[in-house]
Amino acid sequence: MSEASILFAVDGGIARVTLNRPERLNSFNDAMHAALRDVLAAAAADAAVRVLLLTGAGRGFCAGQDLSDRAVVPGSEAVDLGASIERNYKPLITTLRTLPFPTVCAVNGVAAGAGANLALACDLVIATKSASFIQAFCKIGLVPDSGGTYFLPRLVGTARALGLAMLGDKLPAEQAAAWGLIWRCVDDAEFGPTVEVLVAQLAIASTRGLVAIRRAIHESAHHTLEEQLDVERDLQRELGFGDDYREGVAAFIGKRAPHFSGR
Ligand code: T3D
Repeated sequence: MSEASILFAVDGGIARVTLNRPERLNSFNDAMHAALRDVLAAAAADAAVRVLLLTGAGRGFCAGQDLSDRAVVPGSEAVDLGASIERNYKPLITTLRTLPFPTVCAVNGVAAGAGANLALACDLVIATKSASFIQAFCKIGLVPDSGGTYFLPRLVGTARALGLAMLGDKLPAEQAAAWGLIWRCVDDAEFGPTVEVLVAQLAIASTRGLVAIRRAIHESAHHTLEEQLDVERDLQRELGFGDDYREGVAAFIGKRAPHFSGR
C-alpha cells in the first residue's frame, strides 16, 4: 500500500497536517485533495483542536497542482481547470479561512503555484530561510489561483503583486517577510523549535478571541471605517459575554496565567 499523501495527528490541542508526497514536492492530485479535505473536517469537528499546523514533508512545502496528472500537450483534449478549482482548490481555501481555530503554515521549503497561495490562506505564515514563494502560474499560461489574485495585492500592494504574478520569479522567504507577504522568516536551524513555540502559544490562547480577530481583520478589507467600528462593537459584545474574557481579566487581576476553556 502506498504511504498516505496527508499525515494527520492531534496532540496537546495542535492538529498537525503534513502534505506528504515529497517525491513530487507535495504537489496536489485528486487523492491528496480528498485526504486533506477529510483531515480538515476531522480537525474542525474535534473540540480538542485549538490550532492547525500545516507543513510539508521533505525539502519542499508544496508545488501546487501535480502537472503530471494533467499530461496536456498541444493538440490534446483540454482539461476543465475551472472544474478542478471548483472541486478542490476553492473549497480548500474557503475552509482554511473559516476553521474554528487559528491556522499556522510552516513553510519548510519551496511553495509554488497553488502551494504558495495555500500557505497565504493561513492566519500566520512562518518560513524557513531556505524556503521561497513562486507564483509559477504565468510559466504555464495561467492566472494565480487559490486566492493568489486576492491575497497578493492586499499583502504586498499592486506593483509587487503584478511583478510576482507576471514574472513568476522565486521570492526568497527573507524577502517575503520583508515585504509583508508572510509573518516571519527564521534561520533553518531555529525553524522547528520556533514553530513549536508559536503553535504552543496559540493552543492555549482564547480560541474564540483569535477566530474573532481573524474575522474582523478579513472583513475590514471591504468595509468603511464606520462599518468596521460596528463589527468591532458586535464582536466585543459577543466576546465580553464569554468565559474567556472573564477568565482573562481574573487572571490579570490575580497576577496568574489564564486558563482559557477552549472552543
Ligand atoms: O490544474 C488545475 O487543477 C488548475 C490548478 C492549478 C494550480 C497550480 O498550482 S498551477 C501551478 C503548478 N505548479 C507549478 O507550475 C510548479 C512546477 N514546479 C516547479 O516549477 C519546480 O519544481 C519548483 C520551482 C517548484 C522547484 O524546483 P526544483 O528545481 O527545486 O525541483 P524540481 O527538480 O523541479 O522538482 C523535484 C521533483 O518534483 C521533480 O521530479 P523528478 O524529476 O525528480 O522526478 C519534478 O518534476 C517534481 N515536481 C515539482 N513540481 C511538480 C512536480 N511534479 C508534478 N507537478 C508539479 N507541480
